[in-house]
Amino acid sequence: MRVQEQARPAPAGGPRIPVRVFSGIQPTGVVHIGNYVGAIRQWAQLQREFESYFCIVDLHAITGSYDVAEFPQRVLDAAAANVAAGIDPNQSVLFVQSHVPEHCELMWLLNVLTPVGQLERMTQYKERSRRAKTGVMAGLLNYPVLQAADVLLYKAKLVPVGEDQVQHVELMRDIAERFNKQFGETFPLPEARLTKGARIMALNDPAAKMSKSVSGSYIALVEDPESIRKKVRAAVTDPGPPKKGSKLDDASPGVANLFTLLEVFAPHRYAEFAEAYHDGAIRYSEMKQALADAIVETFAPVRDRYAQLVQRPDEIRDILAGGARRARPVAQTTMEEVRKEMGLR
Ligand code: AQP
Repeated sequence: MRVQEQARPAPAGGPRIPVRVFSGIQPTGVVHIGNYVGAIRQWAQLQREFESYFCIVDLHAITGSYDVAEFPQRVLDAAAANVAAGIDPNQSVLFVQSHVPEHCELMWLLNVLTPVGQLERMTQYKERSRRAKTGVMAGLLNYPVLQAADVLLYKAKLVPVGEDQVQHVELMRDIAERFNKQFGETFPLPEARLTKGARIMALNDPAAKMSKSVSGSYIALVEDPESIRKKVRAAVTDPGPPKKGSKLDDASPGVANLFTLLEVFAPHRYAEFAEAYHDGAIRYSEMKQALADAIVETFAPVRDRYAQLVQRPDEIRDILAGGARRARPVAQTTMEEVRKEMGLR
């Protein structure tokens, strides 16, 4: 798997299509700091350099159980959280997946190029199908094909995601490669773009990923300061400091997770606590205090912006409608090309 770390925009006189970025977030719950560290933070940087498409992937979200009445609000909340956290709807194309029906059409066409065996080997599919209480639906299996369609529809090259999604990006490369070979050069091969802290673990259970759908596992982007402090204080660490000379590489998952978060949110305090760990003199309570202060400070403006935005749902709807209007012509152009190549016209 090729992981892109430092892509540059296409040089002048280079390829006709600009380097595009695509990524998505599911409206499955409250957007959390894991989503921010693994995805949104990077999206906000990339949008300044590249033509960027960020999508509220509602069609993915409905592969899990969800509350129909609540769902439209979840979509708006996810969009508001993204805008509050730095996605500029004037710079990026921020839209809802189901508002651009070409996603589903391309998914169907890509389905015919995707071996079932490869889908069955996807880690996320295996985990989610194991947890499925009422049978495994085809949507769960085909989830990564829809993801491939999301990205390929915009001929995106860069896919900024958390580590959990790398396998899916690898699959979309395979699908794109197969399409290009069979029907002619059409899609650039997408590359996952990871940042440090691409996998934030749950504070209360560092063996599991911080997840929207697991209550208690996450700190919301817009969580109130007291609750953030409480959750960080309660984060799982070790009963006491390690032996002198211990290496951070060997730290327990809970301690390693706190160091990852410290490096992201309070990089200026990292060396000091890393040294204390090495010397066997670390006080986790002090480290947690420093981390909680930094998280509270980082998200204070996000929380304020979010509070203002959710007061104006029509504004969020307008942003999303505008995003779909910009995304659709790009999607339609790709579909015309794909239909022709596949002999469907
Ligand atoms: N814990 C995490 N650490 C780092 N990055 C993460 N992402 C998710 N969790 C973490 C990244 O956030 C982006 C959007 O995720 P998603 O909404 O598409 O779905 P997900 O990965 O399944 O996220 P959740 O929060 O765990 O949701 P549920 O509980 O619904 O499954 C992705 O780029 C993802 O890598």
